[in-house]
Amino acid sequence: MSNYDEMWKSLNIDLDTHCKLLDVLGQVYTDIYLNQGNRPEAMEYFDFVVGEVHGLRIKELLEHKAKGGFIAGAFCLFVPDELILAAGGLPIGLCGGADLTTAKAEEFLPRNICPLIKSSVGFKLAKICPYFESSDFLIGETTCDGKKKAWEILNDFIPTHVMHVPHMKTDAGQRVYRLELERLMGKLEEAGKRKIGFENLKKAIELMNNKRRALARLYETRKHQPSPISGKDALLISQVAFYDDIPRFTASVDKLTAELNKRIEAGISPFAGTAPRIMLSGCPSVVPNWKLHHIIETSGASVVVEEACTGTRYFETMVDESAASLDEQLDALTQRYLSINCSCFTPNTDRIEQIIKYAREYHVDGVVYNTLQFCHTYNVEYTKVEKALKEAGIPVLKIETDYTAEDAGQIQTRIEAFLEQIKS
Ligand code: BJ8
Repeated sequence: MSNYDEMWKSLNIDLDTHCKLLDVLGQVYTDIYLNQGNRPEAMEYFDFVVGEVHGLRIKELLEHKAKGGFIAGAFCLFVPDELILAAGGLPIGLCGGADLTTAKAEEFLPRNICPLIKSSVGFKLAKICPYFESSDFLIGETTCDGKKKAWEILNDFIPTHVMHVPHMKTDAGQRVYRLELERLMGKLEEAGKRKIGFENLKKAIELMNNKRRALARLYETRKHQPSPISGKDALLISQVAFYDDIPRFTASVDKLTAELNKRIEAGISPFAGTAPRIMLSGCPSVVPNWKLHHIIETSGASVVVEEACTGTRYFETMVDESAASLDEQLDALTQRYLSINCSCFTPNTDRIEQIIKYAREYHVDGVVYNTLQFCHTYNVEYTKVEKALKEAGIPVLKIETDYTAEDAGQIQTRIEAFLEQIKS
């Protein structure tokens, strides 16, 4: 990475701790990613993006701000990127997937809450995330109790707008979300000093839909037996989707998909044809959390689909592009965003049906259900998911974990036993 110290200093980053973070990340990335065999050449772009994660992309964000734009950091799929873009902003996914700042976060948060929340808050408190420090404000949401209350703490450090996300997909829930879009628009128009307007929103909707379509085409290649790409690489792409430049990302995914289709024709895969095919389902695996994918794939299986926000939930539905007015566009956004099958909803039967559908489409041999510690909604929802999978004859294993490496050995043993069970 070029020397970005001056840029980081201007963002008030704690340079010593940040340097340690980059060293650790560099080593982990080499071990987990670069040492994989038989990777597609087009992954070079994504390796480059990770190599420049706190460098070039931050420089681009700061250039955007210098031209009068703004940066809005968010933590959840329910925050509509389209509105941010239409107001002249750039949306950035800020969720943290590392344990490094947990101790810092625990100065303000109880120990027994989800590691994703602690990591996210910890990154801000420790001043080691240039994405946080480049953000003009945050957009939080009320999906789960831990996050809902964490925004109150973060708001003391950076202005945080909170969207109320309803927990039922009823007509009343639709009206609430629609009103929240209008309230968010006011905030964004103030930040961007411009009206969102029909044309700006139309462009933003098309931009985001194109990105989703590119990801859908990429995931399509993973249905092939064997998959032409590792689950780890596919996960990385889903993670990069949250912060990379959108047109460049979309073009890079398309380039990779074209290569993957050629690999399918040539019979090239990182896996043997007999490797068990696994779906990972549940909580998001946000960067740099590669733990479960790495354990599963180094145990001889292939992760072929992620039913997660770092996976299918990110791209599976489009915003209707046929709206003829701003009002209709907001309706279309409401419809699309409330179709996300997050466990914060009750009931959440669509998610269960989706999991079974994906299990069939991706020719899955087993499901690893991923729940982060203290994530009550995904944890409780497991009971329903397990029942449906068992009725469909699909083996499932639940793993409850955090961001530490302490349980890695125990998880590996359980995954290996699960894979034996699948093979027998
Ligand atoms: S749309 S999955 S990104 S809320 S923070 S709920 S892990 S206890 S992330 Fe999520 Fe939006 Fe839903 Fe997706 Fe559990 Fe932790 Fe809460 Fe979490």
